[in-house]
Amino acid sequence: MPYRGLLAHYGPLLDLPAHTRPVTLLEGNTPLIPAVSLARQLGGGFELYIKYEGLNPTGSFKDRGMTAAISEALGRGVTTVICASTGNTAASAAAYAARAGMKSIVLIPQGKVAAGKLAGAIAYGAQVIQIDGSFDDALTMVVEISRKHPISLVNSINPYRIEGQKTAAFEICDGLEQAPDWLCLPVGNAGNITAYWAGFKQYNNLKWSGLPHILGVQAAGAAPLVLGHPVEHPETVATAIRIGKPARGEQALEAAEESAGRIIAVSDEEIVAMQKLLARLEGIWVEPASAAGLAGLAHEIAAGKFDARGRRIVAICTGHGLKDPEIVTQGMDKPKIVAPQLQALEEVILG
Ligand code: AN7
Repeated sequence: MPYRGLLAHYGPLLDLPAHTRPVTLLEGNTPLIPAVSLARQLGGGFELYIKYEGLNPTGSFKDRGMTAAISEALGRGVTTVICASTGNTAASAAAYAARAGMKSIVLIPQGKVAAGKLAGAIAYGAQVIQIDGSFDDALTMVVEISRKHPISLVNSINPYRIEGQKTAAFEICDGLEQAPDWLCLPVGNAGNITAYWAGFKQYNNLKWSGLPHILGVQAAGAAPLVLGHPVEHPETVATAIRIGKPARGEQALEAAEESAGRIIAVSDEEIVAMQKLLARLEGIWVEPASAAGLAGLAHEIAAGKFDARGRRIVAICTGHGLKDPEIVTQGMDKPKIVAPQLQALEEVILG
């Protein structure tokens, strides 16, 4: 049977109302790519897989949650949706709303959204509004306005977003024919870690047995769950997770505790170094936030706090590198310009 998207594939396992009317871009079904060279570089002796969520239709994992949230909203007769976003939710909401024939409004923190995400939201026809404040300010505003007006909220506070995002855990278990030992992923507003943990718990004993330990990773400048208090002015190169008051923070901490895992922070330098390593060793280019899970794994292994030997580890790479090209091109040496003559080319290549 041809693939017909997440609701068609995993619908019976998702808690969605009967009125739900599927809106799909055939999201999900993303590859689980063995990363042999990277595992060796990190010390070896374990199996490492990358769940490459950047290959979803709008370039991030948000599409899993958005197919569910927009499908539910459409069935309820909703005509306008709204979200606050560091960029990926905005692009995803805009695309699925377009497909459903709805209007979308997205609030983004001024000047802190990567080019590929902003361009996406505009291309899909969203009304884009910049807030002279943080993501957290924008989230507070969309919650308030959606209570007051007939505009539906599609941030991960919306329970159907979590239902949709559980499917990534199902796919991983189906791909490995068991749960992995560890799951490493970035944590921002904490919807995704909540969804994975719910998904793994639901699938345990239903189809395959076992539960992973969860390693959630925040950026050091935006690490409220590590610090134990909100961060008023979060700052990180990984703008996707530049979030100081995660909406599902409590659930993220529960997921870490129940799974006998943990939530840690890594520096921007570690994040950018891992982004580069992954691209150069494995040919997988992800946006900075998406490298945070792996950066956290590397951090723990290097600190001797993690016994990886014999383990099967899955790292979630949440968004595509094309979302944020400037991280790579800014400050780089411009590629050399060569005259259109063979000799000039030979000089450059052969020295
Ligand atoms: C690439 O788009 O919050 O912990 O508004 O874009 O579920 O928030 C994005 C989050 C990780 C963190 N990786 O996931 C938004 C937004 C990427 C992301 C996260 C985000 P959550």
